[in-house]
Amino acid sequence: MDKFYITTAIDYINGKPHIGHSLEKVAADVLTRFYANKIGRDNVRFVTGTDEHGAKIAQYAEKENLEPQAFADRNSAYFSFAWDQLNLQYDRFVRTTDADHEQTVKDLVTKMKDNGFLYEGEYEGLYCVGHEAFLTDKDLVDGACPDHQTKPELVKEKNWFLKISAFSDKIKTAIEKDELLVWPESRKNEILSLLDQGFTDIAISRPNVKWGIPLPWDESQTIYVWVDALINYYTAADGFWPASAHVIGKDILKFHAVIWPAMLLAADLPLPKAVITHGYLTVDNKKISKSLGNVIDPNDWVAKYGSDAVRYFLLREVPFSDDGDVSEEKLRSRYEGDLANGLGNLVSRITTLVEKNLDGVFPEGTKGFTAPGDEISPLIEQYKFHEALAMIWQYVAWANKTVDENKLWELAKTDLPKFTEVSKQVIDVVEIIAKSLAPFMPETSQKILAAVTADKIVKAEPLFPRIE
Ligand code: ME8
Repeated sequence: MDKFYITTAIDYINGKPHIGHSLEKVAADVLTRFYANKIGRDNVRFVTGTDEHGAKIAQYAEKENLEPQAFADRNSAYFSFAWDQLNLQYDRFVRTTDADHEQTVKDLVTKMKDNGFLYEGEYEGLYCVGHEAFLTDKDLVDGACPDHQTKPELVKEKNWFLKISAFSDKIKTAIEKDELLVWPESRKNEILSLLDQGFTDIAISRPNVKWGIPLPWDESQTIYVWVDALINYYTAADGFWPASAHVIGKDILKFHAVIWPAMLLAADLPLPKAVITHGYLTVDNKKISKSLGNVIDPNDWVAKYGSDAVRYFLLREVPFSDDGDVSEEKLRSRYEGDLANGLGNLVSRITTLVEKNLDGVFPEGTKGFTAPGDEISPLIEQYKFHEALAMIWQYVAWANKTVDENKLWELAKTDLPKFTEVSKQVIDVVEIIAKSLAPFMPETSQKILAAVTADKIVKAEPLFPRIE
C-alpha cells in the first residue's frame, strides 16, 4: 500500500452537527493519523465536507428567509468549526457548492451520457424530501416516512435515468470478492441480497428542483442531489482516486455500495476499495432528534471534556459497526474511570515516583520492558477501534497493577535497585501506551511522550483535570 484515501459522508446542512455526525469523522481522522504514521502524511488524504443542494436545503433556507447560498455558507461553517474543535486533520473540506465540484459533476454526468448509460423517462413515485429519495410503499408506515414522520410527495415527472441494471452483476462480483469491500460482513450480505432482488434504475435529474446543478445538456433539469453529493469523493480526490475507504453510516449504504459504483462504472472510473459502515448512535436510548430535545452538540462536550476525551469516548463506548447509546453520564463515567483514574493517574504516579526517588533519571543500563508484537495495528486496520482501545487499556491496567502490587512508593525506600527496574518497566509501558494512542488521542499522546521520554522525568501535569 503506498497511498490511502479516506472519506466521510458529507453532512446535510439543514441543521447543526450533532454527536452522531461526529462518530465517522473521528474514525476517519484516526485512520488518517494511523496510516500517516505508516506511509507518510503526504501519502494519506482525508476528505470531509457538506452536502448543500436539493429541495430539503432550499426549504430550510426559505423558512429562515435566506437565499440558499447564504444559508449554506452559514451552516456549512458550523460543521467545519466542529471538526476543527475535534482536532480533525482533514486535507479538504469539500462543499457541493464549490465551483470545482460543480464542474466535476457536470463532466461526470456528461461522460455517463456519452457512454450511453443515461436515458430519458417518466417517473411516478413517492418522494421523501427528508431522505432526498423516492420511497416505495413498503418503506412507509401508515402512509408516512417513519424516519421523518412526513407524508412523501406524489410526483410524476420527466427525469434522466442511470442504467444501474447494466452494472448490477459487475458490482455484485466486486462485492462478493471483496474487491469492493463492504464492512462489516452482515452489511455486505444485506447489500448482496438487495442486488439479488434486482436494483431498479434511478433518476439522476429532477425537473422541479431549483437549488442544484443543472444538467449540462438540459438545463430544465437539476442533477439529483445524491448524484451531486456522491461525486464529491472524486472532486476532492486530488490524484488519490480510487478511495481506499468511504466511511459512512449504515443508513446510506445502498447509495455508496450500489448507486455510486454504478455511476463510476458508467463514467469508466475505478471502484472504491471499501465502504465501511458504522452503526447509529442514540442518546439516552432515543433517536437523536430536535423534537425529542436530546441533540448533543459535539462542541459542548469538547469544551467541557476536551477533544481527546470525546474522541476516545465515541470510539470506545460502542463497537464501530454496531448501534449504541451515548450520553453525558456515560462520557463522564469513561472520563473519570478510564481516563482520569486509569491513564491520568498512572502517568502522574509514575512520573512523580521517578522524579522523587531517582531525580528523574534512570541509571545507565537499567533494564526495561520489551514491547510485545504490535497487537493494536491490525485492530485499527480492521476498523475494530473499541477493541484497539480496550487492548491499550489492558496495558494501562497492567501498569497500574504493577505500581500497586510492588508498592513502588515503599520499594523506593527498601530496595532502590528493584524500584529502579520496575519503574523503568512501567515507564516503558507508558511509552508504548502513548504511541499506540497517538491516532486516537493525539494531544494526550504527545503530552505523555514528552513527559516520559524527557532527559529528566518530572511530575506530569494532570492529563484529565476534575470536571465540576
Ligand atoms: O446522509 N448516529 O447526510 P446526513 C451515527 N448528505 N451516525 C449518524 C447519525 C447517528 N445518530 N445521524 C447521522 C447524508 N449520522 C448525506 C450524505 S454522502 C455522499 C451524502 C451519519 O447529514 C449518517 O449515517 O443525514 C451519515 O453517514 C452522516 O452522519 C451524514 O448524515
